[in-house]
Amino acid sequence: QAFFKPVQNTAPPSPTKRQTKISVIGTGNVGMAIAQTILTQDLADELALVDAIPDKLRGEMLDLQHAAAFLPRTNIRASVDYSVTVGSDLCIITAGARQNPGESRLSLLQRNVSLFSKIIPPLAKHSPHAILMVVSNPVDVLTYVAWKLSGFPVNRVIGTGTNLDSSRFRFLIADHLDVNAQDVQAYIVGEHGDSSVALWSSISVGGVPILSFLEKQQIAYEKETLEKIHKEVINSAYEVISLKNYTSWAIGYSAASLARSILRDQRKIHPVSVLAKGFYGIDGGDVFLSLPAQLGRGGVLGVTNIHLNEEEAQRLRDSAKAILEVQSQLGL
Ligand code: 6V0
Repeated sequence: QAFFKPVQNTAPPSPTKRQTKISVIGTGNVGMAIAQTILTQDLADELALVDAIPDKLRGEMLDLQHAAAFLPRTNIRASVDYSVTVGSDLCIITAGARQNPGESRLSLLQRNVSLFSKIIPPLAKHSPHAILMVVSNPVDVLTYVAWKLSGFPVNRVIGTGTNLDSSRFRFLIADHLDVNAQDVQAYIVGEHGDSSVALWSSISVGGVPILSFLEKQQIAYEKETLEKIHKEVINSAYEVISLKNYTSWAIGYSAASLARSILRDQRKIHPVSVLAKGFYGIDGGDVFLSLPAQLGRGGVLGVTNIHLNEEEAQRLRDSAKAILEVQSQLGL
């Protein structure tokens, strides 16, 4: 009970406004970068944080709450108990085990799968209508795992996938051409990370399709530069991690941009990890890979019919095959 009433209410209580609630699971570097971007961009009325370490979790919650005087009003709660997430519209999962020295990727994946089996069922139970957004790595396989464990329809489960790779790509192209990255339309699709596929054929800057322009002018050098840029994209996560031990700010903005498109029903196209079976000749099983998808309040509204040349499509199918092989060892 408040000790003093600063405002004498003159209006009747307003009909209950629909509140937007986002939950972030895992309050490490990535989870906190996402949480702070959500707050500064005014994307939620309620923000719930969950982690397995209670002191660190409470510390992070208090630190964010203490910024209330500088931010749009958001009710911030935190608990190790998943009941704090009840009624979420969007749940963003960043919890993850870290790779031990000498540990194989498969062993790390198995540890993350058992972590997800503790996280996803209670999340799904408390927020049966939510959209799940997976950030934890390896993001494509873990998005599949989240889909399986939640029992949610496939349109309500996405992975951040190559949304981040694509923004790195756009930055590097923009930097090279000295233009604004927001004017660069360029997609990286496929597996998030090493085997990602850059869609050269669809790159345009301010409406100018770059590749066909270069081909008409018979400029071969610039094409090589683009290949170099894609390599730089792949290396950039490793570079940041080797320099500061983790990546956080770009994935924070990347996840927040997806949250905005979903919760505000923006119907924007983002390259995100979705069930890719049936697209571009991908078959052989349920596999999540990034494709340019339209996002809105219903989650994934559709996948765009972007043109892939035969080499690009083949690389996408190879990625799908490699991921399916890993998945078959998980026993889900
Ligand atoms: P971090 O700083 O180690 O944070 C992980 C957090 O998860 C810690 O706070 C843990 O306490 C917490 N955690 C562990 N187990 C549980 C559990 N059972 N329930 C709740 N919380 C738990 O890692 P960081 O934040 O740097 O990275 C998190 C994940 O994001 C990793 O898997 C990264 O590989 C992945 N990233 C994915 C990116 C993408 O583009 N998809 C980009 C960057 C990082």
